[in-house]
Amino acid sequence: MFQGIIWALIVGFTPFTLLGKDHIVTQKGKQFSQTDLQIAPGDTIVFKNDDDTIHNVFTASEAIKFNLGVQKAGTELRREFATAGEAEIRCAIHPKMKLKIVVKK
Ligand SMILES: [Cu+2]
Repeated sequence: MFQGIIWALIVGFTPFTLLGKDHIVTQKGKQFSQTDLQIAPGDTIVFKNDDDTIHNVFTASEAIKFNLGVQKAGTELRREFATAGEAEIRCAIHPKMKLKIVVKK
Protein backbone atom coordinates (compact mmCIF):
# COMPACT_ATOMS: atom_id res chain seq x y z
CA MET A 1 0.00 0.00 0.00
CA PHE A 2 2.61 2.53 1.13
CA GLN A 3 4.97 1.46 -1.67
CA GLY A 4 2.10 1.89 -4.09
CA ILE A 5 1.65 5.48 -2.98
CA ILE A 6 5.38 6.18 -3.35
CA TRP A 7 5.34 4.67 -6.82
CA ALA A 8 2.33 6.75 -7.80
CA LEU A 9 4.14 9.88 -6.58
CA ILE A 10 7.27 9.02 -8.57
CA VAL A 11 5.32 8.31 -11.74
CA GLY A 12 3.05 11.30 -11.17
CA PHE A 13 5.79 13.84 -10.59
CA THR A 14 8.48 12.67 -12.98
CA PRO A 15 7.26 14.73 -15.95
CA PHE A 16 7.38 17.87 -13.81
CA THR A 17 10.93 17.26 -12.67
CA LEU A 18 11.98 16.95 -16.31
CA LEU A 19 10.58 20.38 -17.07
CA GLY A 20 12.70 23.40 -16.34
CA LYS A 21 12.26 25.83 -13.52
CA ASP A 22 10.86 29.33 -13.79
CA HIS A 23 13.13 32.22 -12.77
CA ILE A 24 11.58 35.62 -12.25
CA VAL A 25 13.41 38.74 -13.40
CA THR A 26 11.67 41.99 -12.57
CA GLN A 27 12.17 45.22 -14.46
CA LYS A 28 11.65 48.08 -12.02
CA GLY A 29 13.21 51.54 -11.86
CA LYS A 30 14.58 50.88 -15.37
CA GLN A 31 16.80 48.10 -13.99
CA PHE A 32 16.71 44.32 -13.99
CA SER A 33 16.25 42.83 -10.52
CA GLN A 34 19.61 41.04 -10.86
CA THR A 35 22.74 41.60 -12.95
CA ASP A 36 23.76 37.93 -13.22
CA LEU A 37 21.69 34.79 -13.36
CA GLN A 38 22.69 31.17 -13.85
CA ILE A 39 20.04 28.76 -15.02
CA ALA A 40 19.90 25.23 -16.41
CA PRO A 41 18.98 24.23 -19.97
CA GLY A 42 15.20 23.92 -20.19
CA ASP A 43 14.61 26.64 -17.60
CA THR A 44 12.41 29.62 -18.33
CA ILE A 45 12.91 33.25 -17.39
CA VAL A 46 9.78 35.21 -16.68
CA PHE A 47 10.46 38.88 -17.42
CA LYS A 48 8.08 41.06 -15.42
CA ASN A 49 7.61 44.71 -16.19
CA ASP A 50 6.89 46.41 -12.86
CA ASP A 51 7.59 49.86 -14.26
CA ASP A 52 4.98 52.23 -15.61
CA THR A 53 6.86 52.47 -18.88
CA ILE A 54 7.52 50.02 -21.70
CA HIS A 55 10.61 47.82 -21.97
CA ASN A 56 12.03 45.67 -24.77
CA VAL A 57 14.12 42.70 -23.65
CA PHE A 58 16.52 41.32 -26.26
CA THR A 59 19.96 39.85 -26.71
CA ALA A 60 22.31 39.84 -29.66
CA SER A 61 24.68 37.33 -28.05
CA GLU A 62 26.22 34.76 -30.39
CA ALA A 63 24.97 31.63 -28.63
CA ILE A 64 21.48 32.84 -27.82
CA LYS A 65 19.58 35.41 -29.85
CA PHE A 66 16.05 36.68 -29.27
CA ASN A 67 13.95 39.79 -29.03
CA LEU A 68 10.83 39.77 -26.89
CA GLY A 69 9.59 43.00 -28.47
CA VAL A 70 7.82 45.86 -26.78
CA GLN A 71 6.60 44.93 -23.33
CA LYS A 72 3.83 46.99 -21.78
CA ALA A 73 3.81 48.05 -18.13
CA GLY A 74 2.43 45.48 -15.75
CA THR A 75 2.86 42.51 -18.08
CA GLU A 76 5.12 39.47 -18.05
CA LEU A 77 6.83 37.64 -20.90
CA ARG A 78 8.37 34.18 -20.80
CA ARG A 79 11.40 32.87 -22.61
CA GLU A 80 12.66 29.30 -22.37
CA PHE A 81 16.40 28.64 -22.69
CA ALA A 82 16.74 25.22 -24.25
CA THR A 83 20.47 25.13 -24.91
CA ALA A 84 23.58 25.96 -22.94
CA GLY A 85 25.38 29.24 -23.55
CA GLU A 86 25.68 32.80 -22.36
CA ALA A 87 23.64 35.84 -23.16
CA GLU A 88 23.99 39.52 -22.35
CA ILE A 89 20.40 40.63 -21.98
CA ARG A 90 19.60 44.26 -22.71
CA CYS A 91 16.62 46.56 -23.02
CA ALA A 92 16.35 48.22 -26.42
CA ILE A 93 14.80 51.31 -24.85
CA HIS A 94 17.05 51.72 -21.79
CA PRO A 95 20.68 50.96 -22.72
CA LYS A 96 21.80 50.91 -19.06
CA MET A 97 19.71 47.82 -18.33
CA LYS A 98 21.98 44.75 -18.45
CA LEU A 99 21.63 41.18 -17.28
CA LYS A 100 24.12 38.39 -17.93
CA ILE A 101 22.57 34.96 -18.22
CA VAL A 102 24.61 31.76 -18.09
CA VAL A 103 22.78 28.61 -19.15
CA LYS A 104 24.62 25.50 -18.05
CA LYS A 105 24.00 22.09 -16.56
CU1 LIG B 1 13.70 49.17 -20.53
